[in-house]
Amino acid sequence: MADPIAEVAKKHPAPEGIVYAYGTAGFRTKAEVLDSVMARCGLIAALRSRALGGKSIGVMITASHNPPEDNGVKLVEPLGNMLAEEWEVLSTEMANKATPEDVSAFYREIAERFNIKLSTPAHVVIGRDTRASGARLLSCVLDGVKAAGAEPKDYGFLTTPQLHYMVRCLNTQDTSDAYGTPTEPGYYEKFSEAFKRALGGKKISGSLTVDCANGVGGPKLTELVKYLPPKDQGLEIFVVNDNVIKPESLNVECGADFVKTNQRAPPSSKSGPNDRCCSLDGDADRLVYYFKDSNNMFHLLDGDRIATLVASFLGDLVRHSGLSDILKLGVVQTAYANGAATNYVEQNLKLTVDCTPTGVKHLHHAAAKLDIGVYFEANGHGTVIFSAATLEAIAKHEPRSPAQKESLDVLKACIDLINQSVGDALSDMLLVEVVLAHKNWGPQEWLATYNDLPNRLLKVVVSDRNQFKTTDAERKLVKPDGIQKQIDAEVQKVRQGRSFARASGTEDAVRVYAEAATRAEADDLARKVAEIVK
Ligand code: NG1
Ligand code: ZN
Repeated sequence: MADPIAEVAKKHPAPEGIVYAYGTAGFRTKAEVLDSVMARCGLIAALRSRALGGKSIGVMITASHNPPEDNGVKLVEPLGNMLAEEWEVLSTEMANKATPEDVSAFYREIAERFNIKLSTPAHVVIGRDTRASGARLLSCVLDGVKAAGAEPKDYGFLTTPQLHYMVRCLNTQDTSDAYGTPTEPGYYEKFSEAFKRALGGKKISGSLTVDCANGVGGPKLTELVKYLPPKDQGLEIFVVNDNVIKPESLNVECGADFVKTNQRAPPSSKSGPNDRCCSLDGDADRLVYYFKDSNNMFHLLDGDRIATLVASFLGDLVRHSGLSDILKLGVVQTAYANGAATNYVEQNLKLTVDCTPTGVKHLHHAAAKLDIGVYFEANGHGTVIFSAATLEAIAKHEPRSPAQKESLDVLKACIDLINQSVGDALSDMLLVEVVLAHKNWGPQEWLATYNDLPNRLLKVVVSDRNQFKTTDAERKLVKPDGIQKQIDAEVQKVRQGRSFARASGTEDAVRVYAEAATRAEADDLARKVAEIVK
C-alpha cells in the first residue's frame, strides 16, 4: 500500500544544500525554497493537533516585514501562543530530512515518542498574508495536512493576529472561556464593541492615518472600520499603503519596520503637522506611531512608547477601581528598549521592569508571571496579558463609588479590546486611541512624557554569528573571549552610554545597539562596537 507521508514528501522534494531552522519567527527565507518546508509543517501541525487530543493548531504563512520575495511559516498553539519549544526542534528536524522515506520514518517516530494515535482526528487552521507566493505555499501545506489525514480549515487571507484569534476561538468554543466567534465578522464585532465600551463616551480628537505596509492589514483594517462607530462619535481613520493588488510593493518604503529602522515617515506620507500617523507591518502584528511637529521634525512613538502609555493608563484604572492593593502591574522589555523608557517606568510610573532576551515568546513568558503584564518590543510587537486570577478578581470586584465603577468598566472593556491570543497591531491601535482619548492627549503630549536617548542600531555581517554567545538577557557577550571588555571600555567614554551586540535570530548578522546622551555619541559608540565585533 502506498505511504501517503512519503508520497507527499516526494511531491515536494527538499532542495539540496539548504539547512532550515525554526527560528524566533518560524521558518523564514526565500519563498522559492519553501515548498518542502510547508508540506512538512502540515505534517507536524497534524501531529501536534493529535498530541493535544485533536485541538486546532494554526499555520500562518507569512514573512511579516521581510521583502516581497520571502515567505515563511509559523505554527500556533491552541490558545494562540507560539509553538512549544520541543516542537520547534521537531519541526527543524523534519524540515531537514533528506528523503521521502526519512520524512515518513520521522513522522512515525514522533507519533511513537508522544504516544500519538494516528487515527485520532486532527484539525489544522490556516491563514496567509498577501504575498504572491502564498497561494502556492498554501497548497503545499494543504497537501501535508491531508496526507496526515487531518482536517484543514483554510481562512484565506488573514493578519497573523487574526489567525491566532481564530485558533483560540475554535479551541474555546462552548466552554466557559469562549474567546469569541471564529469568523472574520466575529473578530471585527468583538474588538469594535470593546472599543466603543472602552471609549466610554470620550471624544477622539483629530484623525489617524494608518500605513498598512501594502500588506494584509490594509483590507482587514478597511473591513474593521465598517464596524467602528461613525467618525463623529469615534475615530476617523485614513487607510494608506493598502495596495495588495501589487504584492511587489509589500513593505517597500513603508510599514512599521521601515519607519522604525529609518526613523522617518514613509516617503509617500502626506500628513501635516501634528497629524497622528501609525504604521503596521506586513502581517499586522507590529505597530508604531509617529508625527511631524510644526517645524516638520519627525517624532517616532515606538513600542516602548506604547508600553509606557498603556502601562500608565492601566495602572491608573487599577488604582481608580480600588484594585491596587491586590493587583500588581509590570512592564517587560528587551535590551532594545530605550534607557529613557525603562527609567520612566521605574521612576515615574513606579512599576517593575523585567528584561528578557529578544523574541515575543520570552517577553510573553515573563509577562505571564505578573498579574497584569505589559510587554512590547521597541519595534512595536506586543500586548498586555492578564492572569486568570486577575481576571477573576476584576470580575468579582464590587466598586465602592460611581467613580470606581466607571474606571472598572473601562478596565473591563480594555481587557476585551486587547487581543489576548497574541500582540495585534489593529487591537493595539484601538487601545492607543482609547488611552489618548481618555487622557485628552495628542501626539505631542504623549511624546513629552520622557525624552528618548539618541540611539543607533547597526547590522554587522560576520563570518560566523554563532560564535556570539550572550548572557544577562543578551546585554553581555561571553563569547568570543575578550570582546565584552572592549565594548565596556567604549561605553565608558560616552555620557549615558549603553551598548550591546548579539547574533540576530532572523538574519545572518550580528546586531549592534548603542545609545548615549547625544546623537553624535550614540552613532560613534555604535560604530566603535561594530568595529570590535567585525
Ligand atoms: P532578531 O533578528 O533576532 O534581532 C527580530 C527583531 C525582534 C523580533 C524578531 C521576530 C529587532 C532588533 N529584532 O529579531 O525584535 O521582532 O525579529 O520577528 O527588532
Ligand atoms: Zn509581523
